Amino acid sequence: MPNILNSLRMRAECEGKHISGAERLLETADLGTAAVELIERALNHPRGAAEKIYLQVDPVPARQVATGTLPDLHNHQVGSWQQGRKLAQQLLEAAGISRSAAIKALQTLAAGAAPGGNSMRGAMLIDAASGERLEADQARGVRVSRMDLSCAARDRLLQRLKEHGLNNSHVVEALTLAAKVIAAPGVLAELCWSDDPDYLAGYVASPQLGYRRINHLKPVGEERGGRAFFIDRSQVELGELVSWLEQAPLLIDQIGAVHPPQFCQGER
Ligand code: PML
Ligand code: MG
Repeated sequence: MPNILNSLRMRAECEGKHISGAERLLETADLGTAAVELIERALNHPRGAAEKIYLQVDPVPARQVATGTLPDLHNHQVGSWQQGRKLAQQLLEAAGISRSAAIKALQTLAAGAAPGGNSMRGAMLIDAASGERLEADQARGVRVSRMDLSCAARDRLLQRLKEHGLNNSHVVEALTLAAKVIAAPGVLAELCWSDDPDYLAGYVASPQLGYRRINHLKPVGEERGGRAFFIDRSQVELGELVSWLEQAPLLIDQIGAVHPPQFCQGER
């Protein structure tokens, strides 16, 4: 690894609405190509063409970068978004989240977690027992930053995902982000579904369950989506957790298994 890596962050908006965001952790030689890719993504996004694009590059000393592992991907196939949300609730409960907190988080994401019923730019923080929302700013939320795959891990992951028809940027980036979130002290689980109107998948991730991908978590055309991180407050101080999620650099150099589809039985 060179002495310095670069945290590259992109955020795009149109008329104040969040369109797209992305995070990379890269060698200087790869910055230009990655920045162009992110600008193109923002300009051709299914949530609308970006009007303002913010790119930020910060140097990160390599000695501060921890290494990590991706969780195993389990591929749950459901017949409807209603069945998907029921499964998400069950998985959250299996991860140690109270039923009421799980239901409340699902309802809040579905209604648009930011003020005015929009999607947030970052994630909600939720008390895993009471369901109380803990993030300081309900429009911004917590933005997980400074994480990426090493080049070798990315190549291996793409190859493995391709065997299952899952080699798209949503899966790669969501797995990378979830790896950092579930490695955080005091985080019991994450719930996510996409805010892109044409992408219906999402997941529940936890240290014990791994990355539980669910193919269908919302109706077609729905733009309300996002992320919730469930916290055990007895294990961590909130300020420390937020600063770890936003600032601690993590380069993932080990990938996990990708399991074949598992079909969900029962009511659609
Ligand atoms: C997003 O990219 O908007 C979030 C996608 C979450 C699901 C990714 C997957 O298909 O596993
Ligand atoms: Mg999106």
